[in-house]
Amino acid sequence: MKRSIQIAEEELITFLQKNRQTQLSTREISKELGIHPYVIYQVIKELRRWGFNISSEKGKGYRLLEAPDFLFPDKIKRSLKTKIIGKEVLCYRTLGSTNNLAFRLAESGSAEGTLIVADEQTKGRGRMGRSWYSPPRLGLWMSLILRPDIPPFKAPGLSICAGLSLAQAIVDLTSLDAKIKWPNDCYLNGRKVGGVLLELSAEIDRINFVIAGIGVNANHQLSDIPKNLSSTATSLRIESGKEIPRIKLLTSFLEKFETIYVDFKKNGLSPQNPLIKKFSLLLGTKVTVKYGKERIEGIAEDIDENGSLIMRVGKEKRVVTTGEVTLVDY
Ligand code: BT5
Repeated sequence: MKRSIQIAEEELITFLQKNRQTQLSTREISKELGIHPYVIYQVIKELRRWGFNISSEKGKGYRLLEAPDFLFPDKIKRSLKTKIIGKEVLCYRTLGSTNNLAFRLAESGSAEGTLIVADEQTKGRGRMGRSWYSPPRLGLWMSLILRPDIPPFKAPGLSICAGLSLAQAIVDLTSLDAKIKWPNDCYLNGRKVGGVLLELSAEIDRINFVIAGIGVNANHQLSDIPKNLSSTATSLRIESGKEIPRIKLLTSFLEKFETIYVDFKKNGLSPQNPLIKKFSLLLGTKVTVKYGKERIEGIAEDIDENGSLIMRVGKEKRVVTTGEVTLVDY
C-alpha cells in the first residue's frame, strides 16, 4: 500500500479519467488501486488545489469533471521517443528552481538526460542573478542534467542547441515564426517567450556536468503577464490564440534537443549552421553587445562552432563569448 503521493496522484487521475461516467467510492478506488483511503482523501484535496474539478457526493463517491493540462512523469515518458533525454523524469508541483534541484541531483550522480519539471517555481532564475517568472501551470519550467564529454569552453554551444530545439518545437506546434536571440533567448514577434540558463560544474579542462534550464511561456493570457514584463514578454497562447498542450510541446522539444545534442557532442555546432541562420533574430543585423563594462556595436555576422557570436566592427572581426544584445533599429 505504500506509494509516493505523486504516483498515487497519477494513478488516481488515470483511473478517474477512464471512468468519467461513473461515481467511484473511496472503497472501490482503494480496492482497485491499492491506495489507502486516507491517501485518496489527501490526493483528491491536492488535485483540487491544482485545478482538477472532481465532484463528490456523500455516499456515492468521486467523479472527474474537468482535468487541467497536467505534467505527470509516466504520461511524459509514454509520449517520449528518445534514448537518453528524459529517460528519467521527475515532476514537482512547486520548486524553488528546477536548476537548483537538478544541480544537487547531478552532484549526487543522477544520470545524463534526467529531466526535472515543475508546475511552478517560486525562485525561478535567469542569468546573472535575474529572476524568471514561473507561475503555476502556465509554462514549462524544466532542467536537464547533461554530462557531455566536451571541453568547458564549448559548453555555451549547448544554449544554442536548446534554443534551436525550442524554436523548432514551437514552429511545429503553432506555425508561429519563432526566433532565437543569441545567446539564450527565444522570441516571438519581438517579445521573449522563452529563455535558457546553463550552469556548469567543471574543472579547467573537463566538464563534470551541465544543467540546462529552459523556461517557456505557454498558456499565459495577457492578464497573466506581470506589469514589469508586459512590454517585453509573451506566450505561445497570446501569439497563437490557442491553448497549448504542454506535454506535446515538452516532448517535441526533448526529441529535437536529443538529435541536436548528440550531433553537437560529436561535431560541434557547425552542422547546425543552416538552422542557426534560419532561426536567428540577429544575424545580418546591427546590434549592440554589452558585457561587463564593455559595449560594442557592429553587425552580427555568424555564430561559430562553439556558440560565440562573430561580429563585424568596422573592418575588424570580434568573437564575443557572452553578453547582452540589443538590436539597433529594431
Ligand atoms: C533567461 O535569463 O532567459 C533564462 C531563463 C531560464 C529559466 C529556466 S525555468 C527552468 C530553470 N530553472 C530556473 O530557475 N531557471 C531555468 P535572462 O536572459 O537573464 O533573462 C531574465 C530576464 O527575462 C528577467 O530579468 C526579466 O526581464 C525577463 N523575464 C523574467 N521572467 C520572464 C518570463 N517568464 N518570460 C519572459 N521574460 C521574462
